[in-house]
Amino acid sequence: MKKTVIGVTPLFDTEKDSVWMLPGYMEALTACGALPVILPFDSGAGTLERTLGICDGFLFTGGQDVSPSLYGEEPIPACGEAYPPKDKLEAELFRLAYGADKPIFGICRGIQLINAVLGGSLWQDIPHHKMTPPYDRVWHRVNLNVGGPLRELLGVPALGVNSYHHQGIKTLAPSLLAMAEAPDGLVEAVYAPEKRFVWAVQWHPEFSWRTDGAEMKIIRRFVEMC
Ligand SMILES: [Mn+2]
Repeated sequence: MKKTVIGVTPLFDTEKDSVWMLPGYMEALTACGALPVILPFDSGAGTLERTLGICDGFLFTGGQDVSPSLYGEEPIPACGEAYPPKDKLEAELFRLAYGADKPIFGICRGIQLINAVLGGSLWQDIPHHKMTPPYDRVWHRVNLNVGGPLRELLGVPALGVNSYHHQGIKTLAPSLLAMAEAPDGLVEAVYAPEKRFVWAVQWHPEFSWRTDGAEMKIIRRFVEMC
């Protein structure tokens, strides 16, 4: 059987000057039968077009804060450091993949990046959403919106999720709909109703998929749609 190839956007450690990856992304995709491939930061001529041809779907990973310039703001002091090559790669790759209606899944920074590129904005610093390790624990509830595909997939009205983020969606992009919200009103999962599969979550299934069947279902649905 031909394996589904998932392009995974790279992480970068500026202190070690090193490309790196959280094993959870790779292991969860592998456990669902996919072949995850870590992408390069290069978004030069021809690279992304070829990448689009090779990959059946794309995972937009966590990482540094999205540069506020992507949503037309100046950084406030509490905003974390941006890594411009990741912003550039992910913004360009997302636009191409979204235009081609390729399946896309965003996690943490991924939901923020997708919302910003599609014209939404972000809170640059929010309290109460940054848990301490271990991260495979429930930190808060999210309510799953009636009629949303996440509620349809899981068949429950609410879900316990982990929470390791200090930014989040402020204004939702026009082409996205919320499908899960925290009790404080923060949008924690979105989808693009006009696309085959563009989903993103603010929590971290890469930490909880082994112990939480709902998180595994979400990743499996992404792979199935690729
Ligand atoms: Mn949260």
